Amino acid sequence: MKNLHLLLVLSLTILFSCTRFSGIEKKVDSSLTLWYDKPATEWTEALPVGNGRIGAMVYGETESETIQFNEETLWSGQPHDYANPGAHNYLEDLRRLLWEGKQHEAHDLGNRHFMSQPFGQLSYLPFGNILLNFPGHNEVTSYQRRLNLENAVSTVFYEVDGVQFKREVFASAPAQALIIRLEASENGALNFVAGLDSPHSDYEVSVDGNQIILKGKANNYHHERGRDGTKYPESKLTFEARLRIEHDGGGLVEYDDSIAVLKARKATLYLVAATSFVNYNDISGNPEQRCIDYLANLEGKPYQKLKEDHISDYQNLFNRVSLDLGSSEISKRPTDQRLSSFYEDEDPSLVSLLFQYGRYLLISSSRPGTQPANLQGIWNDRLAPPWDSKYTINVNAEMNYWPAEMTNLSECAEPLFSMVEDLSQTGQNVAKEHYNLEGWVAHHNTDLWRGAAPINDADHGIWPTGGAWLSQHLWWHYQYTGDKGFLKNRAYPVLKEASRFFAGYLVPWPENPEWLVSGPSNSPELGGLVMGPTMDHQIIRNLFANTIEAAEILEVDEDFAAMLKNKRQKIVPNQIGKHGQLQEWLDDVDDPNEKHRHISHLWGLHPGGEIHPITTPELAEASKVTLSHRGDGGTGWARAWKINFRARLLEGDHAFLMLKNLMVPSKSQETNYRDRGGLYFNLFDSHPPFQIDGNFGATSGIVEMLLQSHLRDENGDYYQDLLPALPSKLPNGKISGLKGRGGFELDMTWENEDLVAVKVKSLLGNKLILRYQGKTIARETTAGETLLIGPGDFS
Ligand code: FUC
Repeated sequence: MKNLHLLLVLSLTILFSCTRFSGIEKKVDSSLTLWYDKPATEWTEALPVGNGRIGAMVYGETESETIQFNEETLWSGQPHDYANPGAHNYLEDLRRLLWEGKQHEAHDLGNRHFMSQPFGQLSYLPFGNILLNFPGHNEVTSYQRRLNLENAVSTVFYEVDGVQFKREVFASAPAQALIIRLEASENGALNFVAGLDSPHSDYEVSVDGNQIILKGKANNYHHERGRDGTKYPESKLTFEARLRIEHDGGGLVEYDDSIAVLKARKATLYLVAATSFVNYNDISGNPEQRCIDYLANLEGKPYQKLKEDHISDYQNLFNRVSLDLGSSEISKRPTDQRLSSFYEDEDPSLVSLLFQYGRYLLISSSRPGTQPANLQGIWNDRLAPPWDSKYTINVNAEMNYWPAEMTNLSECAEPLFSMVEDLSQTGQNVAKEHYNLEGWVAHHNTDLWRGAAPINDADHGIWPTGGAWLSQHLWWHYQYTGDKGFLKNRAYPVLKEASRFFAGYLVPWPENPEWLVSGPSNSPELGGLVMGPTMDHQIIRNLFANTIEAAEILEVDEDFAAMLKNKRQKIVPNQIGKHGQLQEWLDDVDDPNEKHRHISHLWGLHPGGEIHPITTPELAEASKVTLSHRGDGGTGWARAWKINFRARLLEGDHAFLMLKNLMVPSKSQETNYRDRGGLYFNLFDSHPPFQIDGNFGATSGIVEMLLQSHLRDENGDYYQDLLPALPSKLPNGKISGLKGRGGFELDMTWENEDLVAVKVKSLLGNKLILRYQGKTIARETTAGETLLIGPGDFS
């Protein structure tokens, strides 16, 4: 590549006939754009694009650009059943030891006999890099790079010696490709070398005509053996990417394993990528054929058409919700500067940008038919990523999907539903081998192979409510859409079999045998192995309630539902402890100085909904005490969860404080469990390191300030609570297209912290109950009807 570079520099000295190019606009509308006046210097400054399956990070370097890319099914390992045969023989001993107060012995026994085989799961992997070399572009002027959330296109502009250069990058879902357009303002001024490489050890690159072809085999997991000495399954997935290059003017030269384009005006690069993954049980796919088919599908489609198709596909989702919180001069500055000053200036337009960024990231990482967004969405550049970039289901994966239904992106939750259905299969064997029970169970993590057994260490891995928590999302989908077919065919089978497991799993509390408890388990990830953590009980109560209601709606399984009802009322209730706090465990042992990031026992407040100031004021007060103990810091996702908690407690200003505490610049790449959470300059959430959950938790937290629809009246109709936790720092605003449970779409305007108008579209014809500042208005509706309501209509 180096010799060719020289050749290009020389050829640049040739004079061109120049026509001024006028297509480059420099003004930036910052309300829906992230933009910067310099290239990214690290990965967490690069800008993400994605089509649900392929993700890419655009650095925007001028001379030597890297576009790092991923394909969501490239993981280490192969189909694997992680269950530990016969683990259930130790279950009763674990319980006995815990009841006897021998936590240490139980922990030891758990690690020896109750864990997944191997002890851990496998890892999401990076795929490759597109390398673009633009000789002579080291000294540039008028530099700007951006990501426009309105059309999901990332753009780079700059000038070299009076010639303007523009790059556009987008990941198209309809085209299943990453598309890059390079353009110069003068004929013959575009010269570059394009190549592909990969961080994997086993890969090769070749050139065939105008295509660069990368073929490889996934690296093995970065550890050879689990803690139990068992070998991790070898990696079996193969992969292929093809970069096809088309140019307008000039010529194309093949050079070793790269392609040079000389003296062109424009060029378009199409990247397609695939692996041999078919599903968690089948890796017989042919990545070469898939790439050939993807490219064939692009044949004959001009760039403008592909771009229009991409934009209309994206906008079909994105445009459903708009949010305007006002803007000011501050909003016009580059995004990194806006983030740096946000703690002082509290610019509301950065809040709306972050809100929409969460929606953008969900649309870009999770589409029907794809894998769900993992700990990093689909963006990962490391062979040994933090926590394997898999799915941690004791909060993180669920947080990713909190905004889906409420921000009118139901379709984007589809991959999560499919994953839960897979887990309801793999989790059956875990239920059988680890608990000798029917139904299905999943613990605190899963991966591409749908591992469901306890991993890492007994003290936090033995936590059986991961699948039950995930099941909540299928129920939500029904609550928002009223889709009975979905309820019958997809949600109910999952809920029913998860409930069947817990009906067998709950055991009497020896001290008070009329009560049932969960265990062995833990309160994620604090305090070690115990019997009866509060969070489990809240989750199981919720699961049973949803299953019972689904059975009633579907008019099935009356006896089963009656059995669940009976068990449900025997589950240990929430308890208030000696500090006035909500108890995290059966015993009143909470430490008021504990600052742990997980506040698991507030699950009942959010996302559970069994605690709320209106319905359970004492428990809500106890939740406030707990939150005040835990403080306002933490990892990125912990801060994001606290926005949601505070909004559910109707504490708008405190919710805003938590949002501010999340919107602080974080540069750290080092894992920190205690503090330093924030945002990177590309507005990715920082745990640290990068973890995408906080982005999604922020978006849902902002919605919880503006609309809550989880409370119900005595007939089961949903309250639409309007502006329930509006922060005084967001006094004026306008939102449209939010979804409320029961099938409503809401637009609201507020001024000086007061509701001015609300427009509601009834999608299903359910009864509408709006509540604002303690006053309600109820209307029967018909499907499709739109209602306009002013503040004076409330009584
Ligand atoms: C859980 C959390 C960590 C991190 C990891 C992916 O272990 O406790 O903070 O988010 O998941």
